[in-house]
Order: sequence, then structure tokens, then C-alpha cells
Amino acid sequence: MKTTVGRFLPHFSIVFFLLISAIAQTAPQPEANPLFTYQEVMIPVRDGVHLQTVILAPIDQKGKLPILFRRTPYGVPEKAPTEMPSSWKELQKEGYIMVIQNLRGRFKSEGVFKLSSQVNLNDPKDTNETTDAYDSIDWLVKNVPNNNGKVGMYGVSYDGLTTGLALLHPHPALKAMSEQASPVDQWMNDDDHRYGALRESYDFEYAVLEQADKNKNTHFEFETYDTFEWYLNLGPLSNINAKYLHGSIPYWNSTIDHPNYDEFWKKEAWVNQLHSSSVPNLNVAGFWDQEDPWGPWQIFRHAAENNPDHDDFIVAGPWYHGEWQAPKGDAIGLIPFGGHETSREFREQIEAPFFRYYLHGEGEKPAWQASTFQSGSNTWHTYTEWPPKESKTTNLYLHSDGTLSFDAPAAKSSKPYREYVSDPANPVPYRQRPISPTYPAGDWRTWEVADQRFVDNRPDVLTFVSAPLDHDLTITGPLAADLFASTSGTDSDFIVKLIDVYPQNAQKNDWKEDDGPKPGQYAQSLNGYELPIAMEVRRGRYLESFEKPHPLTPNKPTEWRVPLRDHDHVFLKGHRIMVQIQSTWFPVIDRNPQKFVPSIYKAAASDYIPATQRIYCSHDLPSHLVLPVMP
Ligand code: PG9
Repeated sequence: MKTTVGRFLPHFSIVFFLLISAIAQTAPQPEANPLFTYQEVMIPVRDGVHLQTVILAPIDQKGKLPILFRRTPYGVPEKAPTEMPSSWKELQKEGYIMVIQNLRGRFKSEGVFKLSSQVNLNDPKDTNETTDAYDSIDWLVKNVPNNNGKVGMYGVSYDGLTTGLALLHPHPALKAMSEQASPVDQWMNDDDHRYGALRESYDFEYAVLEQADKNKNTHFEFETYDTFEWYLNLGPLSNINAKYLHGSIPYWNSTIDHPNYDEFWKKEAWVNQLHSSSVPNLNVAGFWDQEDPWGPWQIFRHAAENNPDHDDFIVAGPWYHGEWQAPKGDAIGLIPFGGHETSREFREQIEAPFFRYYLHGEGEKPAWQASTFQSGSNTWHTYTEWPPKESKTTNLYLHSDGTLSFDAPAAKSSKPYREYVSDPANPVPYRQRPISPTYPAGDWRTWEVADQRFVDNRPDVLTFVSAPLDHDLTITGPLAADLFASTSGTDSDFIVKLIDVYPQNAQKNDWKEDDGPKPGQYAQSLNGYELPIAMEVRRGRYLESFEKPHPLTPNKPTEWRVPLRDHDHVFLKGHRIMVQIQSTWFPVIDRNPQKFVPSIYKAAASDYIPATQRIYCSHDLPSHLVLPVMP
């Protein structure tokens, strides 16, 4: 009896709760006033396809306004907002007609969605994101009432990509753009690969999200909450199609059909067609962007090299993917930004003035080329060139006693290397387990700032650490690692992490038992926190050539250059610098079998073998990091 009542009660309370909410929902609510007029149109493009487009004009529009245009695969608003979206607040002080369009083949937009950046500028019949942007802008300036003939494009990630792609053949009315976190070459870096190493969990889950159903975003249903377990039990990658997708997701099929940097991926690398551009562009990048940290820097550099007189800027901050569009941006994970609301500050002081200048003809254009919110010091900086001239390339050496220092190993050091065994059957998790599915966004967003103590003392992770710094050390510009390493296998990965180790007393530890249940707070203190500043993987088969993989010679030390992207960070006095090296980073990176096979996507379970990895730290083979140190 007791049991029955016990079981019944929760059900009763749910029913009661639903009843109350239903009454609340049916009770007449005062209608909030929309802030924009709403119009949905189907814009025709050159091949007769119509694209679902929403036009939101400020309800109190007086006079002509510029258009801000965003092209997305994720869906358009179903009605006009009644509250100003936080990411529009600063922009809307000047007033813009906001236009949002679904890409071809997504939701009500006609045609086929290709999940592709391919643009063939030489084929007049080709339709792609560049031609769709061109045709839509042409239609908008001719048909949207009271527009001033000037269009800006902007957007984060896929919407950043469609913004960037408009640069390849811009419509004359496109007067300014802000590409934010756009990928540019999905084999080389960003969402899908890192120098050819597959971002397994991301590539797979994203392809399903976008291509399983035209009318919605689909989340793959994992049988286990901890996806680490799921991917490990999956075994070889060929099982994804054999057991689950059965060839139904075109982007996944393209990924596994093109393991190397072949014509398919070279065509996807759209930035290489960006020879000249006249559209002023504000590129935006996050230093801890877990998806597209690299593309914006490539677009910025490419445009600057090909047309130095072009208005081409970059803004970067300590942000996760798109955090600069969050209401405040006062922290990432546990790391606070010293009282700054960096996202709001970016929009107020950089993004809004940028569009104001080019689209409203008011104010001034930026007097800098790069602007960053520097982590560590928590301060905004501007640079007239990037990397700043003052930064000096400085080597930080790994020593076989596990230390790090700016002194190279002596001619006769005790041991020339450190070693560990990497076993694909027991890979190093890329973040603390359980690893929840990538989408809908959960702890995935901030995993790149996770405390790396969770892998300390694993026998397959090597750690090198410096003495506490006696002064602040500022690194501004591109970083890299230069390893001398060997494997007993014929293929292998090395992952390098540059880490800022906080002092043991960095933060007052004020959690008390009486404070009530705050699970995890004690464990998540910043005291002794190991904050990753830069992390990257290189895959041995592509050391010689990206196009044609080569086996490694077992046990032969080889030089591994690992680019670690652009950063602006201060290691504060009293902090220590740490480097961790490992050979698996699972499941964000697929496991290297460690035995050379023609394609890892066709490897058999028996191809995955343990290997002994050595990192050389000798006078002749001095593994080191290359840091851009500011005076
Ligand atoms: N990172 C996502 C993406 C961009 C472009 C291509 C594929 C994926 C996104 O967040 O939109």
C-alpha cells in the first residue's frame, strides 16, 4: 500500500503541475508588442529555386535603413521578436532591417542542401552559397521598402561561412560584412579535421544534425549517455555506416570516401579562391572556440596578403564558439574576465561602430588591424599589425626530467627522451567523462577550458612543467610546437597542450559543508587549475604530404611541427607553464590504429595496436614550443 501511494504521488504532482500550467497558459495574457514588422517571402534565385526569407523592419522605422542579412541552415524566426535579442541591442540603436534566410534545401527553402563550401567561379551555371547570396541581395535592395541600398552580412559559424562565401563574388550593394567563426578548409582545420585527423564525434554528429531531415535539426540517439563509451564500443569507423547510417548521410559518406587532402577537399577550401576583395570585413575569432578557431585568421590573412589596402580587421577574445553574441561574456567556464562584459563590449565598441561607419556613413573606421581581449591580463588591446612587430620568437624547451625552461638541453643531458605506451583500446578522453552528446549544446561549449588535472598521472600522458614565473609572460601571435618524436608503430598521433597552471592559492576556497548542496564546486576551484591555452593534434601519416599518406619508420625520431594558432595571453607571475603530450584524444579525434593502413576509415579492429611513443629532449633533438613573447 505504502509503495503504491509512494509511486502515485509523483505522478499526481506532475498532473497537478500540468493542470496549473495549462490554466495559466489558457488564461488571457496581455499581448506583448512586436518590435519589428514581420514578412516571410520566397526569394527567387537564378536557377528558379525560391529561398525562404524573413524580413524584420523596425516597427518605428523612419526613413531609409540599411539591411543586415544573415543566411543560415538552422531555421528562420516564426514571428517578430517582442523583446530585443541581446545580440541586436547595440546594433539596433542605429536601426537596421534584419533579414534572415534559410539556405537552399533547408526548411521551406527549395533545392538541395549540400553542406558544402564548394563554389565554381568559372561555371556560369553553378549555383552555390555565393550565387544565392548575390541573387538574394539583388532582390532585397530592389524589393524591400525603405532600404537605403546598402547591405551588410554577418553571422557566426555556418552563418559566418555563408557571409565569407559572399566575398568570392560580392554584389555591389554589399558594403560591409562581419564573418564570425567561419570555417575555410574542413580538412585542414576547424569543425571536421585537424591536419587530416578526423574530428570523429563532431563530424558524425553534425552531419546527422543537418542531413538526417530537411525540416529539422536531428540529434543522433546514442544508446549510452557517455558517448566516450559509445564511440569506443563502436570499434572501427566503418561501423558507423555498417551499423547505423547505412550510407544515408551524404556528408559522412564524403568524409570517409576522401580520407586524404584530395580534389574534393581542395575544392571545399574556398578561402584559396579569395584573391581580392573590396568588401570591408570584420573577422571575429574565439581563442577557445571548440569548432572554428582557425578560419577567421585564415580569411583575415588571405585578404590582407592579396589586397593590403582593403579594410580587413580581426577581433579575437577568450570566447567559446559564438560567445561574443551572448548577453554578457563575463567568463568562460570557471574563468572570469576581470569584471568585463566582453561580449557586450565587443558589440558596443567594435561591431556596432563598424556597421555604423560602412552602412550608415557615421563615425570612423577602426584605426587598428587587430583587436583582442587578452586573457590572463583581462584587458582590451589594439594592434596596428598582426602579429605585433614587438613579439619575439622564443623557444621553450622540454627536458627529460619533466621540466620546461627557456634554456636548451645541455650537450650531455641525463636521458635523451621520455616515453609512454599509447593503447587505442584505452584512449585518453578529450574531456572528463561522462562525455555528453555534442548537441544540443551542453558542456561541449567550454570543454577547451576544462581543468586538465583530469589526465594528470595517466601513464600515457607526458607532463612537463616550468618553475613558477617570476614575472608576467605575454604571448601575442601564432604559436607552434616543434617535437622530435618516434613511435614503435608505423602511424601515430601526437597531441600537444600548452597549459597555464594557476598557483595553489589562486582563489579563496570558501565552500563550507553548511552552505548546502553545491555539487562539484569544491572540486572545481581555480586553485592549481590547469587551463589549456592552446591544443592541437598532428597525424603522422600526413607529416610528409597531405595528399599522399606515408608510413612512419618505427622508432626513428622525426620532427613534428604542430601549429597552435594565434593567441594573446598573459601567464601571470606565480603561475607555471605546462605542456602535456599524448597520442589519443578521444572521441573528438578518431583513434589512429598506430599501424599504417591505406585508409583509417577502412581499418579493421585488428589494425589497432599499442605503440611505444618517445619524445626527445636532447641537445641534438630538442623538442620545444615556439612562443611569440612580448617585451
Ligand atoms: N560549426 C558549425 C559549422 C559551420 C560550418 C560548417 C559546418 C559546421 C556551426 O556551428 O554552424
